[in-house]
Amino acid sequence: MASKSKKAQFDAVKTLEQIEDKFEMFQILNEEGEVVNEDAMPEISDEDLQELMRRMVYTRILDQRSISLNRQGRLGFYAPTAGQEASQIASHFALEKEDWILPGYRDVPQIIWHGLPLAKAFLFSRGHFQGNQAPEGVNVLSPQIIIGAQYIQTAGVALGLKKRGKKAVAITYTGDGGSSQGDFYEGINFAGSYAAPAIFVVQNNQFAISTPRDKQTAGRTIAQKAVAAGIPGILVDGMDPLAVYSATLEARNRAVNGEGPSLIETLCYRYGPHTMAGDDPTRYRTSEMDTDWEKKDPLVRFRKFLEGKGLWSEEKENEVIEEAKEDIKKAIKEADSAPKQKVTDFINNMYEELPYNLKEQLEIYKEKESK
Ligand SMILES: Cc1ncc(C[n+]2csc(CCOP(=O)(O)OP(=O)(O)O)c2C)c(N)n1
Ligand SMILES: [Mg+2]
Repeated sequence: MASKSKKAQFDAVKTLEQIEDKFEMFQILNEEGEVVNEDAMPEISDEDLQELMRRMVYTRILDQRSISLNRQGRLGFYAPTAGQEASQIASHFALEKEDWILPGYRDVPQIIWHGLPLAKAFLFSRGHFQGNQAPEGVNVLSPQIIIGAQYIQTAGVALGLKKRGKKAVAITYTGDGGSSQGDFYEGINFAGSYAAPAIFVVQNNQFAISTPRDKQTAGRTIAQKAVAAGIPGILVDGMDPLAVYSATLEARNRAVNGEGPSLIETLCYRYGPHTMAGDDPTRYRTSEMDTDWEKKDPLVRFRKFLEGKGLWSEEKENEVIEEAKEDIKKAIKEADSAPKQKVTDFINNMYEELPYNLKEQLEIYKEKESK
């Protein structure tokens, strides 16, 4: 028989509300390119501010060119990045060369800026095995297609860095959809338990293909999921390069000082379709939503900010655009000259030491390919 409970000693609903209220969006630059949070302004030189802008402009061009190359049948899998430049490039800008990146399929720009040659990024898009082989010293893994799977691997890589006494972090990215995967929770929880130097980024671009953000979780934010893992979490304006840079820099400093992992949710938007495989965003988004988010554009606000300081001009921007186009032309030619791949290339690329059944298959294919 149900009995009337005594007056609650602990108000669970209020506790939840109090926690959720704490997760306000962190912003430094508003949509007009004005500094609205002077205290949080990171220490960053004028040269670095220009370099950050250069990389974002370059990446926007790379995105536009990749979309046309895909339409011409010259690239394969491609997930557009426009709208996510602050989330991707400014978070990467806070890293050091010795840090490891475990990207998702949309995070190709970060691994390019970490040193993956453009031609290899194009080969990855074409499903060529050489696109999954980063040069020695470029600490990146291949973009993960399985949603969220790289979160657990990141906890492991970070723990490995810690055990080897490296002053480096492992950083990973997933989307709002990825934050619903079991791997997401396991990854942040494990890294928290072992104070592993990891940075977990969720680029909340409002949709997982066509599924809207409010279907992912009852939580008001994704950042607050850090609380359950006992790690710091922050909700950042993912269209504000300075806020993303500052939040990532702090997370990196904590991690290398032995203070464990962090979770960063960046609020952003992808302007384009989910991938070039044929989804139609007009079926699940309104044009008002598109224009509202375009007003927040990271390049527009950062350009205004830099122009105000006399650090950017149309001329500079055009130089970057030309440089990007030239690099892309060269890289696609280089990708075209890669050898036609064979089945043995796939088999040899999979394992450090082949299991017995693949050894057998390798011999069979070697034989076939020699004819
Ligand atoms: C485990 C798994 N389930 C489903 C898919 C199919 N899938 C590919 S992308 C995607 C949506 C992911 O959305 P989100 O995490 O928000 O990232 P975004 O694409 O928006 O960057 C899904 C469900 C997959 N690749 N892996
Ligand atoms: Mg998403």
